[in-house]
Amino acid sequence: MVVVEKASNKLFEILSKFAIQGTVGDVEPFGSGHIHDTYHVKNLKEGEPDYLLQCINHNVFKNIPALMENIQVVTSHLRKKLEHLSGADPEQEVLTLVSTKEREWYYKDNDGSFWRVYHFIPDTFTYDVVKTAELAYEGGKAFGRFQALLADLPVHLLHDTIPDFHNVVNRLRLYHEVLQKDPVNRVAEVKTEIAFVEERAEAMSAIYKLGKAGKLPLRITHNDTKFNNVLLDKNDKAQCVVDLDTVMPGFVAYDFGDAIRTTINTAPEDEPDLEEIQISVDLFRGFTEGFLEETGHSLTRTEIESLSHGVLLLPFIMGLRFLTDYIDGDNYYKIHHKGHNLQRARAQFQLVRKLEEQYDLLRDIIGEVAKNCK
Ligand code: GN1
Ligand code: MG
Repeated sequence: MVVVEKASNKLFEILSKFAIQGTVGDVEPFGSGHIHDTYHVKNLKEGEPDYLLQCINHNVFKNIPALMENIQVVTSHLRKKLEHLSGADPEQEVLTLVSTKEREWYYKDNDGSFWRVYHFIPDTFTYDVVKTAELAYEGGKAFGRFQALLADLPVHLLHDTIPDFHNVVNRLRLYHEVLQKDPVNRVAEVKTEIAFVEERAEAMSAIYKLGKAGKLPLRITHNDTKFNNVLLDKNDKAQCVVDLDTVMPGFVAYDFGDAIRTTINTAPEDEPDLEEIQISVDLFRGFTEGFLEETGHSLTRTEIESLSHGVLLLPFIMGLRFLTDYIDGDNYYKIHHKGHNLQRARAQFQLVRKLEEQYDLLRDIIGEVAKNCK
């Protein structure tokens, strides 16, 4: 992690490698991502854009050239599609990468860190917690449209930036390895969570099995559809889907489930008070309507049926990943205090319990909404 005060000269030096316009002013830490270090670069020159500078976490993303190639392919495809859509504004609706002066999409510094720059999209906002069904609907539209616009891009053009990212069998394997090692003696503290995982491990493999049997088409999916990865304008209308690092081949239920995980929970992802974690059926309906209006007509019956499995699977996988990282000694996610990963895991598992209680209702809403969108 770069400390801004000490490293500001370093940040300015990095920025000087990129083909940016105007004059760099303040550079401030930005956003709440768990993976990269992100900065907002203010432009002192009127009429020139601000920028977003990111130090890419290469412990998480092992192949940076492949990652950046994906982002380049995806953003140029989206831009081309939006240029032909009446009323669309590609500058506001798709991320714009800035190349280095050497015409590369990333810069590797002397310490071996990788950097990239985007245009900063002005006058946009994000929400960590969603309060209204209208907002949930906007999120559904945004992620649904993102997928629909990419539907004609051949899946094989994209690299797997993190192989087996939402493959639950793989996630359980990694978890069991860490559990066996217990490298920092934390297993004794998490007996309840271990039992929670064991009780559900089998049922959570529904999508994995459908995929293996060839019953779910591989599509280009976003794979990190947290609600705060949608930028909204000042009228709360969706503008742009961001965080494109994990855009790669996947199943539609992953995107649906991960978005529901963060849209219908009335509390933040890491809520420490489990009583606060409730789900909103209104928000569920809002998101589902937005998402299926954009994608419903093109999904197969099995895909539609898989969506409700995704709703349970994604918070389960996130909880499992947070728990794995906690047992492993907090090596993957940024944490803000000791025990943060365990707190996150407990919150996600509580969310799974709440979703299980309402499972039949949520599944029926998907069926009902899907019928209207065919
Ligand atoms: C990470 O970049 P960020 O913080 O949105 C993670 C996602 C998790 C998310 C949980 C590459 O995403 O998979 O859903 O945290 N990204 C990666 O908040 O692991
Ligand atoms: Mg991310």
